[in-house]
Amino acid sequence: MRFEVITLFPEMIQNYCSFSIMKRAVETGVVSINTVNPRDYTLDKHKKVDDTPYGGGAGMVLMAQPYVDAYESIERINNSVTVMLSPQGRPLNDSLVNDLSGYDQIIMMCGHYEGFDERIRDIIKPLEISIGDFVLTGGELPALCLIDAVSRKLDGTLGKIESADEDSFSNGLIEYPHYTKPREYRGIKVPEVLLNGNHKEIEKFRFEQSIQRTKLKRPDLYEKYMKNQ
Ligand code: 4FM
Repeated sequence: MRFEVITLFPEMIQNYCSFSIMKRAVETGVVSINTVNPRDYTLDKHKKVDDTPYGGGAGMVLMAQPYVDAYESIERINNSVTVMLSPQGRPLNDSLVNDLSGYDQIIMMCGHYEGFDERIRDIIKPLEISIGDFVLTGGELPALCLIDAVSRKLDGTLGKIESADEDSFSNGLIEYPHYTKPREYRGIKVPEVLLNGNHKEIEKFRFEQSIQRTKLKRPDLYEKYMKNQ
């Protein structure tokens, strides 16, 4: 998977991707992460990427020319999709993450400040995606959420043991409780069933816990799950 990120702050992207599982995914070649900075495509000597909005109002708007030129500098391969991260987009969920993991290249458009000049959307026509109904100061964190969530679906990113098909959401339910050593902490014991080595019973316990917790914590997901049974 080739991730291409259009951003005014490339270090935010590269820094996150140089730790833990993302670092390993880059080093083993499962993913590559390239950034393009619209500031490198400005035509004026002050390298201006934003300006005041026509019609007035607060904040600065990203100028179309540096952004579109940055976009057009990216080498598109077959099976590529372009995504704009914005609160106006389609809500990101596990099913959309799975769909995106089927591409070979994802070009991501991060904004900052008050917004994009609308002509950036008119020209590039990206798939617009939101990570939730709240407003951030820029699209870099949402782009990283997408990179991270898609990367862990790709073969070779997670080890066999941490495999993504046992995740919350792969079956539409949230996860069962996890325990590690010691067997007792502050008087709270690990459930006996997890210690007896009976894998059939353990599987049954975990499944029941998943169902119970989903009903309690995410009644919306529980309803959906029951409908699909
Ligand atoms: C701010 C995006 C300025 C673009 C933002 C510009 C967001 C979200 C978000 C902030 N993105 N889901 N929620 N972006 O808040 O995706 Cl120009």
